[in-house]
Amino acid sequence: MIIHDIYESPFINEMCEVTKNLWRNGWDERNGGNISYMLDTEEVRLYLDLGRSINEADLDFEVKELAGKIFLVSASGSYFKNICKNPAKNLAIVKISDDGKKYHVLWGLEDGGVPTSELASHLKCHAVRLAQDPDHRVILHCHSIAISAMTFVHELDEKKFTRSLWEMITECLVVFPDGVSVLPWMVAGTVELGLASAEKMRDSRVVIWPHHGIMGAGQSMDDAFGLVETVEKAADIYMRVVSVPGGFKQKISSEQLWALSDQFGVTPKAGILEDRKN
Ligand code: 2HA
Ligand code: ZN
Repeated sequence: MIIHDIYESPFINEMCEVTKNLWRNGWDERNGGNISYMLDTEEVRLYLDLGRSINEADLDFEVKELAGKIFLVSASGSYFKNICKNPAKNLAIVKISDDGKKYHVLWGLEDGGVPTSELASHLKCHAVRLAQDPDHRVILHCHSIAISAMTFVHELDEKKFTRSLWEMITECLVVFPDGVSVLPWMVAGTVELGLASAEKMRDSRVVIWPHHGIMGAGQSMDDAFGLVETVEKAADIYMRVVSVPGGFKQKISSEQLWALSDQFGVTPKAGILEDRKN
């Protein structure tokens, strides 16, 4: 029994808020960026008739692990600036079929649109993150500025990239002890990019797409947004420092990062810091 107006739901409201913030930060120009949020079936049932499929489409890949799961996703071509103004046009609630080969549209896409062009990346990443963490919920992709800039001036070696980011803000190591992954440049919107991103998400919640943007995972909207925000800010500081004549005069050392990991009880991803002296 539907008992509430979907526009009153926490998930639509959270989606509106986060997409507005992503746009306001300059990370989702025009139709850039996409986001997906795994919803709780019992919660969705309060707002929608789960047996009513408006439409269905084949996935060009299979996600058996996500069979029956429900996602709120941004629509292909939607402008994050405008999602709030018309959620029913710019968002979709989709349910993955029992065989994991297609999706049913339960709500949204009112102007006949389709889910995000990065659906393959999102669903594949969800499947991998859920296997690592049952509380995982959100995958978010945006064109954050400093991270993209950094991929033009920094080596694309993910260990070196992680180390450089950890060195920029004392708390980076605490927020992403699993570091960042970096893919080679790849064509956007492809299953190949989805599979490569998901593979990287096995051991890190951040995947950087050089000269394009970033993909982040989280247990909630705040968690995923906060992660991307932290990585982006570290990259911003990196870019500011390298832009100053003379560049770096000092950095946070390996020993200091080890001390930080002790204090906060996190384990830095192996192979990035130098071995401890004692
Ligand atoms: O246009 O960001 O990567 C949406 C995108 C594709
Ligand atoms: Zn993109």
